[in-house]
Amino acid sequence: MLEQLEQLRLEALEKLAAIADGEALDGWEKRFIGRKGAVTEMTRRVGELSKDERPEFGRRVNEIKQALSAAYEARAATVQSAEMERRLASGALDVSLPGRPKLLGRLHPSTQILRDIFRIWGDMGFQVYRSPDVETDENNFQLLNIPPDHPARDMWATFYTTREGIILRTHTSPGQIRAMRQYCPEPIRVILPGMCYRYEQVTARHETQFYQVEGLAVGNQITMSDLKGTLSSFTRRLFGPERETRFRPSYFPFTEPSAEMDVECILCEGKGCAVCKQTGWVEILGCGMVHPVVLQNGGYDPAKYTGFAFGMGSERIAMLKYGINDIRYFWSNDLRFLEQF
Ligand code: FA5
Repeated sequence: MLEQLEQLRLEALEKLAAIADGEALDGWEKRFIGRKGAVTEMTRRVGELSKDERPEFGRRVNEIKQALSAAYEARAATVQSAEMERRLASGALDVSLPGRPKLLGRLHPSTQILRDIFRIWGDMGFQVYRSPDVETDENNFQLLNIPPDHPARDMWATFYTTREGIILRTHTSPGQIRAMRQYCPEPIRVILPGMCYRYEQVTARHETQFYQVEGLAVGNQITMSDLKGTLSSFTRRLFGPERETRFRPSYFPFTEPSAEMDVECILCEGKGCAVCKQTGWVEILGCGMVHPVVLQNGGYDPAKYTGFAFGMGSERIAMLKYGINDIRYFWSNDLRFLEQF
C-alpha cells in the first residue's frame, strides 16, 4: 500500500507540472486531493492493513496530502498569473490614447429664446399660464369673436381632428379665455406660451408648427399706450435699445384696435433681403386691445374693464436675435445647426 501511495504521489506531481489552465487544474484537484479524490480514497483503505502498519501509513497519507495541496496552491498561482498575462497581451490597452469625451446635451435654440422671453416678461410682472395644445373650436375661434364660417377663419389654416369640434390650436389666443375664466374678476397679467399648429405652406418664415407666446393684461384702466409702452420695453430688453421697431395697424377679430409689431431686420440691417421680403422689417407679433365681446366671454364687464393682448412667434424672434435665415432649421434636427447654440 505504501508503494501504491508513493506511485500516486509521483503521478499526481507529474500531471500537475504539465497543467497550464484553470480548468485542468480544477480537474486535477478533484481527481487527486478532492473529497472523492484518489488520496482520500487511500485513507479509507487503512482498514485493509494490520494494526502495526496503520500508524505509519496514516502519517504518510497525511504528509502526501499536505505536500500535494501545497504543490496545488503553488501551481494555481503560476497558472493564474500566466492567464492574466495572456489576457493583458490579447486585449492590449494603450493608456496614452486620449479618452472618449462625454457628449453633453444642450438646450434647443427654441427653448433658449423662450427662456429669455419668460425672464423679461417675468421681470415686468407677467406670470406663465399654460393652456392645452388640443383645443375646442369654441375656445380657439368662437369665444374669440370668430363664429363658424366667418371669413377671418381663413387667417388660420387649421388642423382638424376626427372628433367634431376638437382641433390643434392655431394660436395661443384660446388661452386668453381660459385665463380670464379662471381669474375673473381679478386683474390679469399673464403670458401663455405654447406650440401652435397650422396647415400652411412651409417657407423660410413659415412652419407648420411653431411656438407663440401670448400675453394678456386685464384691468380697469389699461389703454393702447400701455400696450405700446410695454411691448416697446420688451423689445428693447430683448434686442437692445438701438434696434428699431414699428407698429402697423392690422386686423384681428378678437382685438379692437389691432396692430402688428415689426422689428428691423438684423440679417440685412434694414436694407432688404429674402427673410424680410425686401422690406427691411420682420413682423414678430400681432396685438391689440381686447375686444369687448372677448372680455365678456371671459366673464369681465367691458364697461368696467379693458385689456391688451399680443401673440408673438418665438422662432421668428430667435431668427432675428441670432441671425438665422430659415425657420426650417429649427425642427429639421440638423446637429450642425443645433450645436451652434
Ligand atoms: C395670431 O396668431 C394672433 N393670435 C396674435 C394675436 C394675439 C393678435 C393677441 C392680437 C392679440 P398671427 O397669425 O399673425 O396672429 O401670428 C402671430 C405671430 O406668430 C406672427 O407674428 C409670427 O411671429 C408667428 N407666426 C405666425 N405664423 C407662423 C408660422 N407659420 N411659422 C412661424 N411663426 C409664425
